[in-house]
Amino acid sequence: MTPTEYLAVQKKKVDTFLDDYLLPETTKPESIHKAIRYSVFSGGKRFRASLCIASNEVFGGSIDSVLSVAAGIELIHTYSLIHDDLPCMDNDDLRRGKPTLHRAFGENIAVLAGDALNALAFDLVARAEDCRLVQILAKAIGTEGMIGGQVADVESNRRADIREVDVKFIHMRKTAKLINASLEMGAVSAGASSEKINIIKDFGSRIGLAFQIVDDILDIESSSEVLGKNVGSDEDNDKATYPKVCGLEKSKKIACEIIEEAKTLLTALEEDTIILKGLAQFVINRVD
Ligand code: GRG
Repeated sequence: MTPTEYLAVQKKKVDTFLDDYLLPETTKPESIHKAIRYSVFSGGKRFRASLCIASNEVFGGSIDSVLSVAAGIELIHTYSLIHDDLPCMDNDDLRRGKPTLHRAFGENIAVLAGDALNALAFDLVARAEDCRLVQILAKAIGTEGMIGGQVADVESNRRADIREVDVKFIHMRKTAKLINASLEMGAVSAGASSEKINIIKDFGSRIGLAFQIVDDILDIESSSEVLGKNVGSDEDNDKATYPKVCGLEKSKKIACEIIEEAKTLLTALEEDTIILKGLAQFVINRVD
C-alpha cells in the first residue's frame, strides 16, 4: 500500500468514528455543534491519526483500542488550526479550501469551538483507560509543546535577528511535538518497550520538524488552490521560517536529510516499519 493509500484508509476510519462521536448539528446550541462539524469535516489528511495507528500496528496493537486515541489527536490538531487562524494569531481567511471558522461563524464561536475540541479530545483519549496517554498529549500541547511553540512564533514575527536555532525551537514545539506524541501514543497503547518507544520518539521529532519545514516551503512554492489556504502569508507576516533564515534550497536539503535520518533510526527495530518509512517519505513528497 502506498502512503497516500494508507492515509486514505485511515482517514475513512477516523472520519466514520468522529461522525458517530460528535453531536449532531441539531443539538442546542446549534451554532457550536455546526461549527465543530464544519471544521472537523472540512478535509485534512489525518496525518497525525495515521501515524498513531501505524505506530500502534508496528507493535502489534489493535485498531479497536487506538481509534479513539487517534481521533482525539485529530481534534486537538483541528483545534490548533482554528486558533492559529484567528485574527489575534495569523489572521487567515482560508483553511482547507473553505473560509476559516471565525470567518464563517464569528470569532467568539471559533474560540469556543477550539475550546470544546480540546475537551472532546481528552474525553476520547481517556477512553483508552491508560493515563499515560493523557499525560503525553497534555505535555505535547502545553507550554513546552504546541502552546510554547506558538508563543515563540508570534513573538518572533517581524524580528530581523532570528537564526536557524530560533526557528528550530519554534518548529520543534509548534508542530513536531504533536506529531511526536501521535507516534508515541500509538506505541504506548500497543505496549511497546521503553527502548522501542524512545526510537519512535526520535523518529517522530525528526518527521515533525521536517513536516513544518516542508510547510514553510509550500507556503512559498505552492498555490492556494492546491494548499486550500492563502500562500505567501509567512512572508506577508514576516514569520520565522526555514526559508527566511536558510534560503529555499538549503531548507529543502535540510528537510530531506532529516527524513533520511528518521528512516535510518527505524532500522534499529526488528518490526516491519515499511508503512512508517513511507509516511516519513510522504512528508517530503506531499503537495498540501
Ligand atoms: C494547544 C491545540 C493548541 C493550540 C494553541 C494556535 C496554537 C496554540 C498552535 C498552532 C500550531 C499550528 C497550527 C502549527 C502548524 C502545524 C501544521 C503544519 C499544520 C498543517 O497540518 P496538516 O498539513 O493539515 O496536517 P491538514 O489540513 O491536512 O490536517
